[in-house]
Amino acid sequence: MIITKEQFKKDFEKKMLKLYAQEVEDSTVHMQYFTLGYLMKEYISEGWARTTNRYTKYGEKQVYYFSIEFLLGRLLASNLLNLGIRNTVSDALKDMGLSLKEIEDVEVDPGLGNGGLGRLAACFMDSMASSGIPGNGNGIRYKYGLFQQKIVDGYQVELPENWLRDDNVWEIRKSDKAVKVRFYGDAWMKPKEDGSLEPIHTDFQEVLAVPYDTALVGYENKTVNTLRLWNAEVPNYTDDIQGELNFNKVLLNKREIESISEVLYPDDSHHDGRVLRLKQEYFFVSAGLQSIVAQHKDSGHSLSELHNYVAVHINDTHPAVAIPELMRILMDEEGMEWAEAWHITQNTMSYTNHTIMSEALEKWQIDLFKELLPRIYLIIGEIDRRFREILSSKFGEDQNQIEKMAIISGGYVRMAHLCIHGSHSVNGVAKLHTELLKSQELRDFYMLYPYKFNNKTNGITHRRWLMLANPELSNLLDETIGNSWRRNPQDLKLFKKYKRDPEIQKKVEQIKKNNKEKLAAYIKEKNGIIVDPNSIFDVHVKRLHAYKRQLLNALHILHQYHEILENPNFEMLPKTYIFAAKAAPGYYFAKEIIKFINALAEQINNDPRVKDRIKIVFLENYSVTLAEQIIPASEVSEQISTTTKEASGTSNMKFMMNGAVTLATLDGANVEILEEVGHPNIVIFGMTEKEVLNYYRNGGYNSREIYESDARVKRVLDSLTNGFIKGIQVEGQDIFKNLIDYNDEFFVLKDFDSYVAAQKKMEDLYRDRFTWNKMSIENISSSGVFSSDVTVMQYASGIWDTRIIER
Ligand code: F58
Repeated sequence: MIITKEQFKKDFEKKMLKLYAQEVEDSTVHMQYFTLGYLMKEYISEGWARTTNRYTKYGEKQVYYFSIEFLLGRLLASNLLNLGIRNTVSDALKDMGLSLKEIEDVEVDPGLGNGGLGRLAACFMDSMASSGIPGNGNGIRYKYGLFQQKIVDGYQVELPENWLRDDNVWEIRKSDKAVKVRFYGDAWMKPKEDGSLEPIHTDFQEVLAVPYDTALVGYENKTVNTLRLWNAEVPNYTDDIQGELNFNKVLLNKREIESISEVLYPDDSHHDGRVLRLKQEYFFVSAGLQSIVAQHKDSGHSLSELHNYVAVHINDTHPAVAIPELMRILMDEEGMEWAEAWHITQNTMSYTNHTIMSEALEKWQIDLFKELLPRIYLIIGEIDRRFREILSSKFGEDQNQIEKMAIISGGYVRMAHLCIHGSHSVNGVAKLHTELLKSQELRDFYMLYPYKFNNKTNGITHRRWLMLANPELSNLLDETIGNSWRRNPQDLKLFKKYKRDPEIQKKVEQIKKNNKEKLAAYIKEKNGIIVDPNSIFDVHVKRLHAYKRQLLNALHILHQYHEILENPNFEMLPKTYIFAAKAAPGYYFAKEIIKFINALAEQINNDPRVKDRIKIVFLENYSVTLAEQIIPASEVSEQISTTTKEASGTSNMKFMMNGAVTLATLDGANVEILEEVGHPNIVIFGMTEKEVLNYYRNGGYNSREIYESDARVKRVLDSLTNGFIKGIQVEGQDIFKNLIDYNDEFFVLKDFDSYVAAQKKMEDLYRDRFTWNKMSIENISSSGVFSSDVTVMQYASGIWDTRIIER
């Protein structure tokens, strides 16, 4: 949009007056934020309505991305950027004596996601709008987002995240678009006179799903898409149940219903089998599909053509009930026959798998499922019956094989099996991950449906993770290669030609230094720790999980500490190790690792013998906003998961885009990062995929042998239990037990030796400033392929079959 400074000032003053009956000069920064936010919403709304109308008028095929999480991050800055008015607004505010930065800092970061999966959904939303793909998000408007983390005495403490405490300026409640979702009751098939069967569902509980819409503004392209999040509410009581009402019942009912959209499950890579979770899943899926079908019918198209106008994407298995729910709507409400409904459903649905870890794969106990969703269970039963017929025709009497692949088996409903059978496309999120799905976890399904399987490597939006997070680097890019990369991130490769240019190298180094100084100031303010901006910033930020191996990093630091104590003149470049990570509240071992890292920090940071060669910082409450501060200041990007375990990873991409050098195992998208930057520009270590699979298949790993034969490992592990590290009596024992008595499930000790060598190599590379800056530039200029703009275009053409409206 185009607006002059003067016009903006007038609008802003007028809005302030309207909202608060106050002049700008008397306003608080809070008022300024809400004034600006509401004004932005007004600016956006015209384009929003126009986009929605355009999609309907031209009968565009629309994508609906169904996801139980959307981890958006703050929206003010990104909306200003995408509208193309951020500089004008910033200048105008400055003229009025106000600071845009301070105003932006008032916004709460809506934490409606756990980690990578939720953040990916948000990057996709930004990229779809910016690439002109008619895309919508569909999810839950949780009242409480992911818990706030405090570190007290080194331990994680969780506090509720009441992000809706103040007004949310970005959402619009659409009461007129509310729908009802049915739970519980009895469902059966009643024979009709003509011999056919009629589905009956009685005595159900009804929940009102009220949508809240948020605009998703495309980057300078007049496209504004919609994110629809559903809120669970009590329906208005009608006459027919009036007689039953009594105060307690109403209150109980209200509590139960509202709890559906009350809180985000704080779990990463683990399936929680509780009924409330299944309620959440069916709630947003049913509401979303009802509104899609209603809209489709409104626009006058025949339902038999639904799949030509609508693509529903199932983000991991949490929205898997979309498959039977669409069948229900088409058959029970629209009178369609099974065969046609199934054809439409399969052609509408596509599914992404985000994990290879079996404990994360969703399966529901039949009894629980049947009780909560009786009609949906009947439909899944029929899907399963027909699927078993297909399997029988293929495998004959091999009952084992049929049970292995069935949707309902062993007392459970298996959601991944339902997704694969009920979709036309199944994709993994990085090349290695997709290959592992095909050859290991989902091998049988790949044999059955090879044409459904494909890879779509994840991506990140360069608008948030480079343009907004690293303005200085963005300016340097504009000065050197022009600004085409802002629209076409693949043009970042033009920057490569400066990799040996001493002047540009110096500028890249200086920008990194400036970002490090800012982060150092934040660390001082939050943790009271003074870190040296000239030290190497080595960063490990992501969810805390054993497979992500923060423990390997911490054990290496402990090893370095021992080296220093043993040899007071031990030579090393000063290093600042930065961690940030939330652990799932019930994940005991992950929390013990947090305590261990904090204890290590406390001891090493305060040991004068270390002479500031090592500093450790654990920043609490990792979030999108914090990541935006940390990543541009990072130099070493720790991506050290056990090979085969990290489906893709996305922070690895954000780091490289900001010039950090990756220290990695050949896992997830690290493999593709290596392909892009080449061996000289990344440091790889650790077990190969083959070695890991071989151990899993044939056994033979013995962590105790390593403990007994490698003196460094012994010294490090013994110091966990012998009181050398203070304050971890329990945690130290448990970590020791996990690594030695329980044989180190994630091969921490197996990779220890090569990790030590890789760390050393990193340090040597860093010493040579020319080499390091060259590596940094190579990483920045190779990062364009990891823009989610590229990824969503691949989804659009390869899976959703949607037209690109405008670029
Ligand atoms: C992540 N999964 C993968 N799950 O671990 C990561 O490798 C990948 O890059 C990312 O997805 C995007 O594809 C992940 O974040 C969750 O957080 C689930 C949330 C709901 C409960 C189960 C885990």
